[in-house]
Amino acid sequence: MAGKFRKIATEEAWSIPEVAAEMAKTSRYPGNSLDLLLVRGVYDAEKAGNGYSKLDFLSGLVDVEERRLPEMDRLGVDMQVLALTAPGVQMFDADTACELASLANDRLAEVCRKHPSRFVGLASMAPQSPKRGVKEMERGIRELGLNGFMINSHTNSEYLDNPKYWPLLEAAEALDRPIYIHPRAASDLFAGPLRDYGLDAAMWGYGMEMGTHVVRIMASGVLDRFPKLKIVIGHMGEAVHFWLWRITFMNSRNQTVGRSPKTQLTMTEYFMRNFAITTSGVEDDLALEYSIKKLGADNVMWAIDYPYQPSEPAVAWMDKTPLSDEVKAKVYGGNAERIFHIPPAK
Ligand code: 1WB
Ligand code: MN
Repeated sequence: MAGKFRKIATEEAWSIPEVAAEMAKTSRYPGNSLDLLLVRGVYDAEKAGNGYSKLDFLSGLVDVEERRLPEMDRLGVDMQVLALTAPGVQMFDADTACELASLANDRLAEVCRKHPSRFVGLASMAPQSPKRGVKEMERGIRELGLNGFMINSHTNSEYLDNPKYWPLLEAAEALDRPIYIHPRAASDLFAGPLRDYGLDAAMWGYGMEMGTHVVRIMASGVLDRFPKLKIVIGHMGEAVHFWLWRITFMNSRNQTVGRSPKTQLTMTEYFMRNFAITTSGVEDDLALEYSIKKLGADNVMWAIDYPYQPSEPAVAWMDKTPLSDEVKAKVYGGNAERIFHIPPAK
């Protein structure tokens, strides 16, 4: 560790050629879901025609040593928390998804073993098959030494409040590791109004999709079953904490009139107990200040969102954003050490 703060970037996308090849194959299936639109751009440039091919995210995703590490060195980024990029294996059939999640986890563990002070990883699993998913989660932590889990929002338009996915939540709680929920393209019924002006992906659709997912989880009451589960959400909390007062007020009204199940805690209390957020893709002093005031300095972590977001401004922003050294140390790395069980720097 060279700088004043340990800098741990907590939402850093990564992939392997085998998953990329399966994504390219998937991208050639018929249909026009928002996921397909995105995936065609990233993995099948010739077909895309949506401008994505100009951005070449793919080479940044599959690389570790050519570009990522030298860039981290240059900018003083001590560590990246890596995870298979959205939508993970969640567009594949269950068998393919399970196989590729295991392969990706093996490779991720290799990267982390090779560079133990520079990378830790979040394990993938296939929610399509919750039973095998749980096995892979157990293997990811106990055998591979990974540090948490990545789930990319909905699976076949179903959300994690659905009882079929409860075993995944139960496993994460039992293994004492967080689930990072990252957005993917909004599920089909949301798609229409997002098709124009590039609203579909990171500009707006991701946040809308993820905000809905988080509010579903809280309003369903499922967190009463898993009080110790930690869920991490990126993109400055997908703005959910901005709305907590209203979400809490209206949920209480919904519970009173019987539109929503009774819950042990209020929506605000669930958010405070079960969630932490990262700054990925939102380099905004005021949004950060609000987040820290609202959620406490222990619940906000810095992230870059590599390679979708350029690293240099993400570091420059965090360096100069006005926080006390004590708070900055937490946001830049201390909270990530605690939440992702990362050993202290040597
Ligand atoms: C993100 C952004 C992820 C984009 C993506 O996954 C795409 C992100 C395919 O911000 O996490 C994008 O299109 O900018
Ligand atoms: Mn992201």
